[in-house]
Amino acid sequence: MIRHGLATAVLLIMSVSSVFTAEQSTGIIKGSVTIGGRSTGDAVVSIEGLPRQTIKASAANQAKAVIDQKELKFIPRVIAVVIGKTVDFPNNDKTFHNVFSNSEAKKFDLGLYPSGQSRNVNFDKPGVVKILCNVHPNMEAYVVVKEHPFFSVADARGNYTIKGAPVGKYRIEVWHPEYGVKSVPVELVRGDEVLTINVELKEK
Ligand SMILES: [Cu+2]
Repeated sequence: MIRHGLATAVLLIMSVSSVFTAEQSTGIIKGSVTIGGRSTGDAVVSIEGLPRQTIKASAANQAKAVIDQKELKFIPRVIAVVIGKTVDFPNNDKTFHNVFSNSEAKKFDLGLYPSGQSRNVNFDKPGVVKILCNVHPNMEAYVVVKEHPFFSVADARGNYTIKGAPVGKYRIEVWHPEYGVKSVPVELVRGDEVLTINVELKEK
């Protein structure tokens, strides 16, 4: 009986401390991405190597994701989403488009559709999905699908911010469609910490 009571007490303390951790121990990781000293957008910066339970407990941001088709381009060219997210592909050009992908993480074909119409795709597997158009071979975009919301896409100046980064040791991974992947080991020691990690990608 005593033993059982003790175990319950220990469990209680553990669950209280994990609630405390979830609420308090997050910080911000931010910085810039450069290639040969020049800042670059289109880079997805994410936290990788997190414990399974941190990924499971993370709340996905359910804001709508859109890749527009305008002036024969996909805009933006690179987005990152949490697994399960639906992305809209509105056609805001005068011409027809046919959005499709042959990527392992999501094979799909939206067919031809005219100006003013929109179709969508649900991204249900992690990975990089390269988006193309059957009509216009120069059109290209990327949807990077992640299992958790700890990521940020660098803006045109190369700046990124990952809010709500968990305390712990893991790595920051930068993915760029032309310049590959680079990992940097980091440690966020305490909640409320703002860690600056600048990443230089190798020039080709
Ligand atoms: Cu097109």
